[in-house]
Amino acid sequence: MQYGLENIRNVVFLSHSGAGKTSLSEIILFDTAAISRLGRVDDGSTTSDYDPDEIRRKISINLKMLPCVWKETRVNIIDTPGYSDFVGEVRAAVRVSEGAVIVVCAASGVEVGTEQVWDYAEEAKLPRLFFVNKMDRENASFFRTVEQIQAKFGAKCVPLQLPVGSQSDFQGIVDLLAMKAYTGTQAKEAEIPASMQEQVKSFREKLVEAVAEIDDKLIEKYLGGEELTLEELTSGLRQAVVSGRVVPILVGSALQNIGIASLLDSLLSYLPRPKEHEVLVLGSDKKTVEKVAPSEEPPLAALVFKTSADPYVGKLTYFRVYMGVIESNSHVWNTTRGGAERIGQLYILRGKTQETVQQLRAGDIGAVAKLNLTVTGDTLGSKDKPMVIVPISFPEPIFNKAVYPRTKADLDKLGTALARIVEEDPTLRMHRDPDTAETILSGIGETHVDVAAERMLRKFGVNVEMKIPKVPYKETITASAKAEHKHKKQTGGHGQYGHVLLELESLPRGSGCEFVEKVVGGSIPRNYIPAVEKGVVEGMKEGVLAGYPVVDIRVAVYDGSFHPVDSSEICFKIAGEQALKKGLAQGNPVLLEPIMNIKVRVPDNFTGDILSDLNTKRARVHGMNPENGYNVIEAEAPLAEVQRYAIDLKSITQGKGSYTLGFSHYEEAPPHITQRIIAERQAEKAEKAEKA
Ligand SMILES: Nc1nc2c(ncn2[C@@H]2O[C@H](COP(=O)(O)OP(=O)(O)OP(=O)(O)O)[C@@H](O)[C@H]2O)c(=O)[nH]1
Ligand SMILES: [Mg+2]
Repeated sequence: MQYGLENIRNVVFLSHSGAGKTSLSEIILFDTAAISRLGRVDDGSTTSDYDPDEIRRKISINLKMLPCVWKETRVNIIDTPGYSDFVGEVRAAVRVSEGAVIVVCAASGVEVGTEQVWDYAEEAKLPRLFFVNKMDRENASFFRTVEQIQAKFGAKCVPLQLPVGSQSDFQGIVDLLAMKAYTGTQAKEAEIPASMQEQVKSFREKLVEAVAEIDDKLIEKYLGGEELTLEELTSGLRQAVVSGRVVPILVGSALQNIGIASLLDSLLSYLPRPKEHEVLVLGSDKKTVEKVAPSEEPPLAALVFKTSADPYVGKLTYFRVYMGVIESNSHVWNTTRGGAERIGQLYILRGKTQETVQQLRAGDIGAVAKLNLTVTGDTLGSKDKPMVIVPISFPEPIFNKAVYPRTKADLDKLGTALARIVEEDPTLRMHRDPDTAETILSGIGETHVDVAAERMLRKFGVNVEMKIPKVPYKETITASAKAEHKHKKQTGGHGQYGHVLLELESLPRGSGCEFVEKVVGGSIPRNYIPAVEKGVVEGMKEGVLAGYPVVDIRVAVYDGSFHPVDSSEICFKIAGEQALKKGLAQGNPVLLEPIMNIKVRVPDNFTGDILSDLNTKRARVHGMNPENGYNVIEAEAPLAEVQRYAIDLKSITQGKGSYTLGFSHYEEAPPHITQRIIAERQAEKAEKAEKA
């Protein structure tokens, strides 16, 4: 069987942590005979959560490809982690899917993470459906969960199914379109229970109305009092789901294997085929985005959405084919980087198992080992007709930890191990902080960074200690300034001469730095301008207040002078750097601190404690939304105050709260904080000087 644009579904499973995505994937693989032994998350035996870190923590950490075949269609399930630290994996998975299943736990209902993944799906305009899972659990309630879903995401979310029974008595589902009940693990067709007739009728009414509304012909027929046929309803619902106007709500239990066949049928019936999903490619200017109809004809265009590092097999590259066909043992062109790549054996991955394939066609997802220059986000294509697929946008890592190798041996291996770990995960970065001489590993949250450290130990044998690092303050100016520096030395032989006049201007927050050249009449010869810029750029690495990097300024070099013999690039670099420092000092410099958006969800009765704690953290509360006994508090707070919020929240709420943290912007730090930081930095410097 060849799978391509018509007979594939790429479906991402999304949810708040623990709603049951991995269990659901596992039972689907089992029911479709892709695996013969059913694993369990709690035993660490699922196909998806095979990584030792995942087994130990009983959560998913990496996205996993879990393909199966249902009714002659390849369903490429992508299981994602629900834990918010691993959002990078979720982003990548969302990007290469045409449809999403949002799993909601019938007992916990809509959670912070549910809202977050809804937003990702919304942003990507992914047609989606809800699966209300764990109907067998104590406290499960389908109707309460539906109410929450509708309250949060709108009336376009409508039940397509109703549960038969609930909690320990959960037996099956009623399909409101087909008007059939299916019970038990074999999804046996059964009578709709008499006690449910009224309920079924009223929910069917709502569903039919929602479907009819999207099509003039259907609504006419419906309002005329005519019954819509099952065919009309099914194709109407498909159209409604694909266009995002209806989000059907399904129900079941992954652990009890109930509702699974209907879920699979719905994926095939209502979620789009790759054929219907326009491909986003970069225009020739590399900026504008063009939409192209997908095709299995050349040229090839495949997007790399994940890279995993393995100490033994090396690098494994995951890609999604959008255009054309990719062949095993062939040559392709990395159109993002402009370089040739040799493709060896192609694979289809299912968890950790690899199945070799000869080719992969547009619409499909696979992997290849040992690519040379390709990294996540690149396009593999053809040299004659290069297409570049819009790269995936990953969230910026903001949670930083300083990495301290424990022994000399660890230190020696640290650089390589970090590089491999970072290559594997685009939401991890490493850099060396020039001020503190700390090696900083940045990620999305504490768990993310801790997992990375564990991985370094497990995969590369590097043992490190992770410490909370200093806050990445920045500096800027608040007033325009002009400054001049003449670097002049007349020693015995060859002298030194460079003379630069700069104009400094402050830019809006988030603009970064600009350098412009405004020299007229050749007072500084052209060939020295890059040297001036180098000096300026160098100077901006350390501001004049507390030595933090300078941002949001425009620096113009507008005048200067030179000496025909004594001038050199290094002299102009020094002059540029020194002039900048003078300008910064005159420009009313201020300290900027990173401000985070924080969204805290806690049971109502903790609201007071949370607010007073936030208050001590210099937070600004923007809003509070009570929902079903919970309160969602939205605020902004300086990073310096919330670097360890996870720990504080846990102790305030006994683990009942959850929160999300995202970088918002930089803001001027209040004077008392600025003074404290400056004093701390001076003390540090003095200490260093003493040691030296
Ligand atoms: N009772 C019941 N428990 C379930 C069901 N589905 C999953 N669970 C349990 O819920 C817990 C979490 O399930 P997972 O499948 O790991 O959930 P997940 O969404 O993959 O979690 P993350 O990967 O952390 O986001 C496990 O203990 C499962 O056994 C279900 O249908 N009924
Ligand atoms: Mg999981």
